[in-house]
Amino acid sequence: MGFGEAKDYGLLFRILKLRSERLLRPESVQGVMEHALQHRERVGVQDFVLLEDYRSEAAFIDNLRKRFHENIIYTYIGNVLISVNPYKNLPIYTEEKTQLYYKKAFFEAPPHVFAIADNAYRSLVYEHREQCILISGESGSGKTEASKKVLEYIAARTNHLRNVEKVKDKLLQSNPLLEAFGNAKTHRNDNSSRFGKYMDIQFNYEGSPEGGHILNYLLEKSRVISQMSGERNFHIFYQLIAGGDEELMKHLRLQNRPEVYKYTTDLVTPASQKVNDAEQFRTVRAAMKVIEIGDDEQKEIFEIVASILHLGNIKFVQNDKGYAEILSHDTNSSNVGELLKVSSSKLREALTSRTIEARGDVVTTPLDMEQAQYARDALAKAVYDKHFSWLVSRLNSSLAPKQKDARDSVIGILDIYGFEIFPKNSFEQFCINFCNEKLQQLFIQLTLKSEQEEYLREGIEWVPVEYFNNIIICDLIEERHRGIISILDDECLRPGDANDLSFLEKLSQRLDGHAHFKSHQKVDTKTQKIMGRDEFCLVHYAGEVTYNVNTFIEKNNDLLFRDLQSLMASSGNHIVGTCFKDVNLASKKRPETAITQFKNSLNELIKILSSKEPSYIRCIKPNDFKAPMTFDDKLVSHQVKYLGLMENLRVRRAGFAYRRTYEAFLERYKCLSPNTWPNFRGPAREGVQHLVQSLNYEKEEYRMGNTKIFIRFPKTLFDTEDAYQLKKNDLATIIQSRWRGY
Ligand code: AOV
Ligand code: MG
Repeated sequence: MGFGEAKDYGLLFRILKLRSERLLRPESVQGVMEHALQHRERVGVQDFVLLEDYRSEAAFIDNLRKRFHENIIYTYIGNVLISVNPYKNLPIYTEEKTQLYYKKAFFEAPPHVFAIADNAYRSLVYEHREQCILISGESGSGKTEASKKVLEYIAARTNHLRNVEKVKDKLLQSNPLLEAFGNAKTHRNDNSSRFGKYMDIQFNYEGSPEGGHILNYLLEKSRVISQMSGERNFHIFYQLIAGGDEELMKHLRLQNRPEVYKYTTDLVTPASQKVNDAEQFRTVRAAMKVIEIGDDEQKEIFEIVASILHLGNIKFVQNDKGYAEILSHDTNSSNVGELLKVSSSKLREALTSRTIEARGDVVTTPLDMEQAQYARDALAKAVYDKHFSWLVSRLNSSLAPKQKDARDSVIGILDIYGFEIFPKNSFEQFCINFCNEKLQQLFIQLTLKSEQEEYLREGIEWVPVEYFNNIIICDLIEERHRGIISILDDECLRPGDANDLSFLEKLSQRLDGHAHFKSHQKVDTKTQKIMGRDEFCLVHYAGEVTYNVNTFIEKNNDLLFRDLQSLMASSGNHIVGTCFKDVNLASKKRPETAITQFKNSLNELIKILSSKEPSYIRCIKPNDFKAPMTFDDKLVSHQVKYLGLMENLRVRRAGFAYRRTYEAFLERYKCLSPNTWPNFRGPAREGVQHLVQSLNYEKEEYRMGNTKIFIRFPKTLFDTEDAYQLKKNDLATIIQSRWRGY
């Protein structure tokens, strides 16, 4: 495209003006201008606020697609980072790239997760504002990868003293360790996080990392005992089986074939995966070493993992009275007994009978086959789940800062399980999707709130924008006495014949007519979809999900028979012993249900996050096949809609698209006015006033706030930046020419 064809009259005008002021050399203008326009055509805009047609979703998607095909996965909406999963390794996380983001404002380097990390870090260290980085997006969109990049950047960016390096090493190594125990292959993601994670990185007054703290949320423990076909159990089971050396395997009485264990049979593991699992096992052991988990503790951890595999293989036989029994020569139960250091015969007893105390009498009743299987699986889940929480607290004690005062300043990183829709959705998906609703709600509150507050602080007027507010769905789920959680808890606590179907019945009665609830009793007039008799449907912010109520009551009650609890409390494996000793066996009070505990911990989390200054990374999944270079417009459009990105953009454009402190603005653009170049000695605000005069800003284009200049139209800043690039090039040519003795 030639200079003459450029429709950019604003830019043209400004350039001519700068040229007339002898700030640009005439011959450098045309080439650079052509190059800039071609570049813009090919790679789109780096910030959506610069889109001409900012209301059009088609233009939005077009911009994302263009960039994606150029291997540019990051784009901004103001200070929110949009990231599209490339499903291939790109050379964008190198040492060189890291350097590029040191102390840079968003506009000065291409959009990147490093820019988000650098900005958060600088706000923390120089402005003393606590930070959190919230990463959201559906399953497989790249949240966990992004969270690791943030951590890696901070590690590279901060000082390299020996004791600091050690802390950083521990922080970095916590990832492979937690992923081994808390991630698994699902249909949506080969390395799907099956727990929620919030990690604080703690900094000392010099801005060096001093320690960390992790909060974990609801592990999907049902995966321990069964998985959907084509999915896997937690990685660690396969890693141990593939990577354990002969001595360890002998000690754990394990065979090196996952298919012989009931809890890991569901998916035949291909040979290449086995090699990978074995390699990962070495990584996990190395990570344990860094975290200072010693040989004895490691042994106990693997004893627990192995005992769960043996537990799954325990078979019951029905005796002539119709009750369950375990044969005394059953090796699986004796393996569990030996590995967990509990009496094998007591274990067999506790798995097949139940002691109940009623008015001082102790009565032992035998279990039938179904009850015994339930008891076995409940034990496996409880041991794994408690052990996982133990691992997190073990990590925390290793990450705890040596000096107490470090806690004051932290950057928190939130990486949870993304929104999920499977062919069959159960209690776990209900919890995960509820969690995503809460985070979407927080996003809405914070983006609106912070925008409004900033205008107020700076004395600038603004017009609010309409939003879809998902608070209605959050209320539908968690409102006291009326929401789904209350109805579920009531059914769980109701004595008598409460079951999954009676729960569903209550839901249908009480929530009939709610815009976001669909009962199986009614055929959807729009889609003509008929639900199963044991299903209900929620219209989430991210789409409709049909849930199957089967096992809701059981999973929410989360009961482990007392006999098994007290047996585990007596375990000679000190991790298991510690995990189960905390359970107060004497207490008559019913423990909180699983979903209520989850709800409470989420609300705590929201409080923590609200007290910090947030940065957002919104992750997008480009296709459903985990494939590189494939951009599915429909799939992306759906995510753009539910993430509220168009509304986010409208908010950003409704007021002033850009704002920068006077100091930063002047520093970058001072070469564009004869009054400020090469240096301006007065207050920055005055310098900026000279600048806007030289640049011919119209009155409605900008406002001068208390500390920042606010620019209404992205194009204004865009043009200014183009002029700056031209000028920089011009200066560079002059310098180069002089160097050549020109
Ligand atoms: P998630 O955390 O958002 O899903 P992940 O971060 O685990 O998703 O990403 C899924 C996979 O996509 C990774 O294992 C990588 O193979 C690939 N990937 C993601 N981001 C990048 C990137 N920046 N560069 C290269 N490959 C990437 V879930 O945990 O399921 O909600 O519960
Ligand atoms: Mg993840």
